[in-house]
Amino acid sequence: MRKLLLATTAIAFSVSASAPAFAEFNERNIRVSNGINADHPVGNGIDAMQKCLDEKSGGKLKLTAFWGGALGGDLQATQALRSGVQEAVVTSSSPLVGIEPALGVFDLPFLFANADEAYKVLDGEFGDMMNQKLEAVGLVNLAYWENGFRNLSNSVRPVTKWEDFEGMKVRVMQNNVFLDTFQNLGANATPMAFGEVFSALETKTIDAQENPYVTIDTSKFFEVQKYVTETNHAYTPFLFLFSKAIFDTYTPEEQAALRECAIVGRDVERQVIGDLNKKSLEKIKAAGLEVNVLSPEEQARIREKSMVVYEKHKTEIGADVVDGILVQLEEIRK
Ligand code: TK8
Repeated sequence: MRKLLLATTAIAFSVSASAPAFAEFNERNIRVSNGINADHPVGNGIDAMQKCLDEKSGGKLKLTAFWGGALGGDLQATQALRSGVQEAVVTSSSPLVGIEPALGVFDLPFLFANADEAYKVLDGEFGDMMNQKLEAVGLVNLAYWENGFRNLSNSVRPVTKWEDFEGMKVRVMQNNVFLDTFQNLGANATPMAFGEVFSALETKTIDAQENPYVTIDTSKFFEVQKYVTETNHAYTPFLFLFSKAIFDTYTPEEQAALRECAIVGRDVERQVIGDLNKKSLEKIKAAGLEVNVLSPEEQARIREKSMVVYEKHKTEIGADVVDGILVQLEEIRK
């Protein structure tokens, strides 16, 4: 008995000793498309994700990030994932509502009150349920990264109340919830891909756009804008999407490493955004922009006025999805 045990141990030992290191991993070059620029905190997140992947895969899983829409806009890149010709994209959920209408739930105005409750919803059961919907349309969401709370910038006048939106040409993402939210405030909302925003602002084809401070900073919108209003009208997540067609060809170990490291990257990215937000705002002010913060009363007024958008888009998003998130938020706020 003892001899047999020794023999089996010896065999087991020799097998593991002679097996090549990281045998479950293949050399993979993973292209990650981004609309934002390399100095956005997504860059820090991708660095952290790569470090994690290096450790887990012995350097076999390699991310190559492309910035500033070099591989196409969010929607175009996402379609390339669905057809299995590109591996990954970090994109806002908002332009993808044509692919999965339920994603529109994240675009509802004033849905999340703060980042913590967004994390609870996204990183919990609700986020998982949305991920299943994405898998059904050929997209594996590795994790919810942060885009953040969105603020308005414009080149025409200070905006301190909803009446100031009147007639303002505001670029919105290719998304009907955003379109209606801004039309409803009296703005002349124009859907446009992110990659066209800078030059449209520069040539005054549009007056305004809305994005988190960090994006107004890293995409240099402050160079072509005069006013910023801290509206915090929506918290839109980034999705770290992988082509399901490609993901399905990876080994279980590769898949697990990608999922785990995307979470490591997410935590770093969120942390860096938290730190950079204030610095970005300082930079925007230093560039000479006038910054207005909505008074709590005015924010409440705009919020109140925007609630019609919930009813209007409920069926399109899915009543169960809208009610589901509202119930969860109620739980969290207890
Ligand atoms: C970057 C976009 C951007 C988004 C937008 O690709 O389009 O305004 O907020 O950050 O996803």
